[in-house]
Amino acid sequence: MLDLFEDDAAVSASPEVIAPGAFILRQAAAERVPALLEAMRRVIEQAPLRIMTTPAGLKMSVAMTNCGAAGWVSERSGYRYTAIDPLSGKPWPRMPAVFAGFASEVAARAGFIDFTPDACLINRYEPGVRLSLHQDRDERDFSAPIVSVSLGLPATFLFGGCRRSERAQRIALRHGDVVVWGGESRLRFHGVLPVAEGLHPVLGRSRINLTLRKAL
Ligand code: MD3
Ligand code: FE
Repeated sequence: MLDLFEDDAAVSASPEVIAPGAFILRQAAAERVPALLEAMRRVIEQAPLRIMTTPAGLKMSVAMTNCGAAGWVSERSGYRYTAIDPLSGKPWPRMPAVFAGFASEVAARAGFIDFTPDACLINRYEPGVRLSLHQDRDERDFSAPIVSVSLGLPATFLFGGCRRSERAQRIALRHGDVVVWGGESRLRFHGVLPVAEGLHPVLGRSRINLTLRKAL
């Protein structure tokens, strides 16, 4: 339901249901983008974006870092959440209050009350970079949703079923869009198509996605 317009971007005042438990809030982050980006830049100064290695020994193409009590890492030994950034040997940067506050607020708008994230994975895509179909299942409690904030270049998100073989629906995500994934959608396969070449006025040749999670 698109009922407001601002700078050509459709703003949905109420969450739009894409599947049971999955809600898109178009432009919900728009007015918080400057604060989110400033907080994110401080995180990246302390825990730089880096290319992780998969358990198969391949380099990922998405650059990643984390903040919060726990951070998601991929290493030869597997995927896991850690309290310590393996690059610095120090705890991940604290979760900025604006990240946690914003995620809790949008989760509530989608019906998930009392969502308090303890981990935020920051993904950076340059043009050509994709994220292949996967499930997020390294968290302890699948009853908590995941809140995702898209920033920078647009992308096509693939939203599949509970099995990898199920046909995925495509959802266009733009700078400022927020998606809340919970309930029955929490374990669905998903991915991102290769990001198209472009220059975003705020983020240049990059797309950044913040995923706010309850990992512990
Ligand atoms: C649907 N990131 O970091 S966020 C990831 O745009 C990840 O960077 C993508 O998938 C990105 O794991 C997509 C949207 C997302 C996150 C978690 C989900 C969608 C989800 C969990 C279940 C279903
Ligand atoms: Fe994911």
